[in-house]
Amino acid sequence: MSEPPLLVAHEGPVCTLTLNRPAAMNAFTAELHGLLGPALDAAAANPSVRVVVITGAGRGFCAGQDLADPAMRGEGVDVGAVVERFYKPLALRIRSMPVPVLAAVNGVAAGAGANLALCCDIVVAARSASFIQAFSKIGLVPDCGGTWLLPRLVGRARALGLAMTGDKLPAEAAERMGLIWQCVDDAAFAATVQALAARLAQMPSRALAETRRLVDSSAPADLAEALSWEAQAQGELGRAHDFAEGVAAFFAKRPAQFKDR
Ligand code: T3D
Repeated sequence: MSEPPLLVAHEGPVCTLTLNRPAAMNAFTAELHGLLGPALDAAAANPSVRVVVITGAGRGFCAGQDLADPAMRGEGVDVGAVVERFYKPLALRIRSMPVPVLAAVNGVAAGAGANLALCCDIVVAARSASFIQAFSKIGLVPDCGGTWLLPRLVGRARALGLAMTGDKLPAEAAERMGLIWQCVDDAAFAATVQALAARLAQMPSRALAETRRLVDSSAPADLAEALSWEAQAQGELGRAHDFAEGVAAFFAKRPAQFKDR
């Protein structure tokens, strides 16, 4: 029997989703999309999941769209419809998860695979990994949120440089320019991801998800609007369990037990 294109593993509060088509650098087929979306929904609905890790099997993270998938190719294929049907919901799902989402970029991340990683809240990449906005090489524009994410992460000059050239950006350079959170030596990669996931799982998930929501909505807002949204979120979080627990734990000099989602 052939391997499933997505592996789902639960280890305590950490749910790890592994894109598992290593022979095609974990490129997206309709079948893989059909598994990843529901797996994210299931993780969101499962109160015991407090962090989601997305990674790839083999030497790549994800090569974006499977350019050979017969379900998405052929005469008259509507690329816009593929993006509407698969990549737009995927990006929105990741950005609305009730828990932090960590991209563990084990190898090359190209096209929508690169932007899948950049959609995540924290991106940790192995030093041997790289990021490629491959779209321009096949006559497309960055999708899966790329045109929105890139200028916000690295500014217009670098966004256009990366997107127009489609050049390979090594993980170390990606960290240096602020495209990702961290580049770590390959030997330390698995342990770093595991430790960060465990740490995030202990943190107040609801406050982290609200932080993401406010950071994302702050871009088109002016300072006064951002300050109002912060006040509104603090009002809601301040009435929730995790705030009371966090303050109680601080004064009791003990680790907090966060549980809000
Ligand atoms: O419908 C739509 O198209 C809309 C959606 C668009 C979103 C997108 O993601 S568009 C961008 C699509 N992705 C790409 O253009 C990337 C294509 N791949 C590459 O540029 C390179 O393969 C990599 C830089 C990712 C890796 O290079 P390298 O030299 O390390 O490996 P390789 O030999 O090129 O690839 C290994 C195998 O994976 C190879 O198969 P083989 O020859 O061993 O049988 C290669 O064909 C396969 N592979 C890599 N990427 C894809 C792929 N197969 C199908 N689709 C791919 N995207």
